[in-house]
Amino acid sequence: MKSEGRPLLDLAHLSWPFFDDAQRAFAAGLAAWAHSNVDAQLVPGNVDESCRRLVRALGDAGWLRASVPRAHGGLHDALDVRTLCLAREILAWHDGLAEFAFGMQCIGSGWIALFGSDALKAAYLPAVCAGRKLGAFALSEQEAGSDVSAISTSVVPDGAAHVRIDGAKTWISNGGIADFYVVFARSGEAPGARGLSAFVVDADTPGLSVSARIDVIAPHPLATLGFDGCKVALSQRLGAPGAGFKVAMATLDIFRSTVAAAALGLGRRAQAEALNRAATRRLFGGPLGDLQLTQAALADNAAELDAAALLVYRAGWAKDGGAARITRESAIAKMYATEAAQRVIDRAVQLFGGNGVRVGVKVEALYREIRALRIYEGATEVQKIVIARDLLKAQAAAAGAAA
Ligand code: COS
Repeated sequence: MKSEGRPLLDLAHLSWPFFDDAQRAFAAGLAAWAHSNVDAQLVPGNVDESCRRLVRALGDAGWLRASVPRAHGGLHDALDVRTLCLAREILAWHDGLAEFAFGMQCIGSGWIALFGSDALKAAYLPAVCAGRKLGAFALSEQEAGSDVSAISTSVVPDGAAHVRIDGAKTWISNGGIADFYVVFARSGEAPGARGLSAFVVDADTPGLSVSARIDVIAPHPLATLGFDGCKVALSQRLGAPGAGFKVAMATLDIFRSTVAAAALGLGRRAQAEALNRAATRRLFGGPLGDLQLTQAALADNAAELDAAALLVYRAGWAKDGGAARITRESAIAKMYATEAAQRVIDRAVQLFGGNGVRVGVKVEALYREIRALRIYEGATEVQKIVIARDLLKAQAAAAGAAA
């Protein structure tokens, strides 16, 4: 998307008390960098190459230091959720693919940062941080997307020091361009959720293949992977045998807030475009923005975006402040911010009239880009289950304590 006529990125929310000065400086610096550098990385019609170039540029400029802990080249001792959210919000505002490239680099390696052995962290995280290795994770299957406990890809022992992985994974973001995949498979210690394990599998491991690429409405690298007797060292496992489900859920808890932040960035961009449109488009003898129905749309957008931002940064603030789990907070943030951004973008498209659905107009791209965020990393319906269960568990615990 060309930068001519691009509205100004409003970072007024950086004054909110959720942030410290380092986070504010990071956000302002990234915003300035993105303004001048993102478009130059995009290769029209080639999402694979665009992503490789974006990751390399983000690494060279040091922004991927937010994606790994300090011991491996990162900015903070542990992953700083607010910094990750700010990055995804700002990059999404500029370009959906730039946001995707950054986000995948973070979540593709986040499982290693959170649950990897020191050797695994040393082997992967510095290269992720430098933008020299692309990460991905392989959780979903044809029959196991929302229901993670139904995973059927199998992992069985192969000698004393190895395992063998067989099965297929689909909807794998960065599939086909990643250098490694965090793969969740059934190790069988117990039925259901308690019998899964996670392994880091290098993309060039014999037996691992890309069986199909998947085309979607907002193009990004996406593929189905096959695992055919894929031999992996036991030392590539993340966490204890059978702990894969908890590894998955605990990591998703963190990254769901960052998906919410990405939605916020897309929504904020739509509002900026809508405000420009309201000021410049003339209709019925005056600016579009003089019409009260336009004002209503802008006001609804502003309220929903502020609410989304408060939920996103509340979740990050809680985690960075030491909360053991932010399951409920991150699920609420993801559910609300992705759904709200969809509504905000839809209103912006409406204000653009016919031009809103014209290919090459920014709000048209946003309309396509937001849609998948309501589905991946836990669809809105899954977030509702997670939130309600957490509320009911808290209620039962409170009732138990009072008895
Ligand atoms: N952090 C740590 N542990 C967690 C956890 C979390 N956020 N959520 C659940 N667990 C633990 C539970 O405490 C439970 O532990 P015990 O076995 O010790 O009791 C275990 O994991 C199983 O939890 P639960 O019974 O809730 O599992 P379910 O199979 O019922 O989970 C949902 C169902 C829908 C909540 C889960 O499968 C989910 O979040 N699915 C969506 C996954 C997703 O995002 N898919 C998209 C793929 S990524 S594009």
